[in-house]
Amino acid sequence: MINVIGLGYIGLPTALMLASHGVEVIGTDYNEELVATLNAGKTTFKENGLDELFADALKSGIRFSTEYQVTDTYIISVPTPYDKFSKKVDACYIISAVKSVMQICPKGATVVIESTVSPGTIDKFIRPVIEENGFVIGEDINLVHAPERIIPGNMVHELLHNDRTIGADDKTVGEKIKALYASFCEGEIVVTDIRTAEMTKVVENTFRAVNIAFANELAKICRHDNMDVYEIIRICNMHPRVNILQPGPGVGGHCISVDPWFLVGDYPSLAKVIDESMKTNDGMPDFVLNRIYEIMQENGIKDTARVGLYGLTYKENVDDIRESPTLQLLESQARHLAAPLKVYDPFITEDAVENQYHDLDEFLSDTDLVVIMVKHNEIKENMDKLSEKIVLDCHNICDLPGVYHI
Ligand code: SAJ
Repeated sequence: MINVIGLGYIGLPTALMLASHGVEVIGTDYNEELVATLNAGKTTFKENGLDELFADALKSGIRFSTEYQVTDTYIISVPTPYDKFSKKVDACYIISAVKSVMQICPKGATVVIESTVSPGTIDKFIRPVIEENGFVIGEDINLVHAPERIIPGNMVHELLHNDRTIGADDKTVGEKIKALYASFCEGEIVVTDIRTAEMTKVVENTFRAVNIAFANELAKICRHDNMDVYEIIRICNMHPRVNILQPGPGVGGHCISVDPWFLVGDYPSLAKVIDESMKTNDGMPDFVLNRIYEIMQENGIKDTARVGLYGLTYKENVDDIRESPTLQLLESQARHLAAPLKVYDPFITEDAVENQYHDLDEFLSDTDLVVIMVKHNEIKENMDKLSEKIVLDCHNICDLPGVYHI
């Protein structure tokens, strides 16, 4: 039996996937409300294909509990925030989960850490916890790092098809855990050491962050001299060895806006490009805010209360608002003491911010300038409703005449 600990955005789909492929799974989370919701037969967030996968897993007998289970394999998938000042990983949730596992696990158990951690975290924080409990790693407890790679919005498909990395001290243990993931994963699974696995995961997200920053910097350069950044990127990308990403209003989510900071925190004098890239991405919401003020002035709009932000989530077609550019922009705007901007997002049904609307038409009727912060399918399908509005399109999805860009 596998005890999956932490039933959030990664732990839940992983637990469901294992269960629906014939593995006996108990999912554990300390959040009683979350466990009660799952036990009532409901999923806790929206994701393509998740409800169907949940139904399959329930049929296959998955169970959910707030209790840690006595078993031989644990998969730990808890959050790893970073300290905003030191930029270093905060391993407190993993440490606490491993401590709890150590209280009940039998000798011979394998502990798999799925959470993303900065390189060296397992050596520095996790091994000592296991040893303090009287276990010898490699003899009494096997330690594995199996970072996930799935993208919100396409998690179920990517869980099945992405290649994966397994880091283990011992090849045999690595192969055993590889076989477990291979129960559902059709991609190639590489077995390596723990430090390499830690580093590859962080590097993958850093690569994307740096590339997004490059696109954002191009947007700023092009804005300065009124050039069309989208057309320039489109043409450059016709070169066989150029593949520039898209500029946007900022980078959110719990991965790309967080993981690269681990490298900056640990190697401040070496991670220069990464540091600058993260600052560029973090500066985008302010850049958009300045564009809003410019456009208001150009169009004689005096009151920020007539400006509406479309989209609150960190990217399209997900219901996750962690580190979202819209939240960052609102925080920044609040310091200007102007009237609050209006906000609407079809995926956020509960009130998350001030002046939030729950109906697209109502939102639009109270707004003169609409800022497309997130390219949800809903707005793509309702573009005609923006024809009378002044539009700042941060994603180049609107082909109405006179649209402004970042
Ligand atoms: N973004 C841009 N321009 C782009 C692409 C993205 O501004 O061209 C923005 C998005 O709008 C969003 C942010 O970047 O705000 C991040 O979105 P994303 O879709 O690039 O990635 P995440 O954070 O949802 O998922 C990433 C993925 N990592 C990579 O693609 C290297 C995923 O595979 C990881 O599993 C995930 O991080 C994670 O959990 O680490």
